[in-house]
Amino acid sequence: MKIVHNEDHRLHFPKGELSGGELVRPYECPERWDYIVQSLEQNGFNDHRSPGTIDMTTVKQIHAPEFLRFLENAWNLWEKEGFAGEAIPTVVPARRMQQREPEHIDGKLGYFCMAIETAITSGTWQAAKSSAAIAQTAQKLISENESSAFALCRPPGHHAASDLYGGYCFLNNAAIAAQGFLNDGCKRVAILDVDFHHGNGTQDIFYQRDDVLFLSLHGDPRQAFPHFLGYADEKGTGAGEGFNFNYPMPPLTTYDKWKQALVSACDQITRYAPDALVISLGVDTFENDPISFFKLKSGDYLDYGSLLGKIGLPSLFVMEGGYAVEEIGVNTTNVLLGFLNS
Ligand code: Q9C
Ligand code: ZN
Repeated sequence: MKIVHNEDHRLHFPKGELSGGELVRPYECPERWDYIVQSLEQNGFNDHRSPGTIDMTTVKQIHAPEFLRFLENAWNLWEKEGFAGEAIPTVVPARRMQQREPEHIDGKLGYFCMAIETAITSGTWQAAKSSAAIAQTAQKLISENESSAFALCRPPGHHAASDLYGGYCFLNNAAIAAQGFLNDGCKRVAILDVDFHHGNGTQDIFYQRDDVLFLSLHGDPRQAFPHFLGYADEKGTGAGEGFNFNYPMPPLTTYDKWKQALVSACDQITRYAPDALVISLGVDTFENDPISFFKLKSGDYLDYGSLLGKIGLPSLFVMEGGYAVEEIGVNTTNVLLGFLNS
């Protein structure tokens, strides 16, 4: 399996993440990438590729022009104000307020953000573009006949909607890859999101469409981030009705229960008969993850990887979350090993 990545992710590493009322060292950190690369190399994944240049035409099919303009300019606008810290919003357009993009950066940040823990820094836009390019390059490999590929994206993407960033995400790498598959001739694409958190951005992007099936297994939004999307009764609207599946699960969910949800999701994918499968791969379902509440063990990742392989589709793995840094490598590699040995 070919692995696509580069070093640009290091350009995005805020000093602070707002967590528990403090600015802490971000959970979403460059070491996550280092541990994954190290584990891949130890397990015989030696076919590494660098991403090509980003295809903005496809990105613009997923993200709004004013949002892309905002991401590109946010740091410069922030710096011009002379602020000492990193760019984080303080005010958001809550219920009954105007949904208009303001001119001041303080207003723009709140307007385009869905969760304020995520700071923007000088290198964020470049890192986000490279992360999307990694997903695109891996997608092209599969469209040109590889049966699988791993896009080692950082920053992650699944919380980013057409015009929203947050939850550590800026550009929705998995959605951009799915759109790339369609542009390259696929009729239908399925996105299976196994990150601990609901893939609110991906769901929102495809909610009215029937050419992309979206399925997400995640912590119940009543207890887990992102809290405001991911309920089981969200089924899609218009042409998209019946093409969105959520599997929210309670605290302390173990692999036997989680696997039941995965098996039903796999059945839905098979029934949809897509031409390609995108897996939003987060390993924050791990029992020792510092910000999540599922109880999967390292061996479980091998087992579910093989279930994914048995679906038998061209499959693109796109890296999302996972914050138990020392185990992120083995857990991620186990999914890929299980997939290849299915
Ligand atoms: N105090 C992904 O896994 N809330 N994003 C963290 C910690 C934000 C997760 C709470 C979680 C975002 C891609
Ligand atoms: Zn997550």
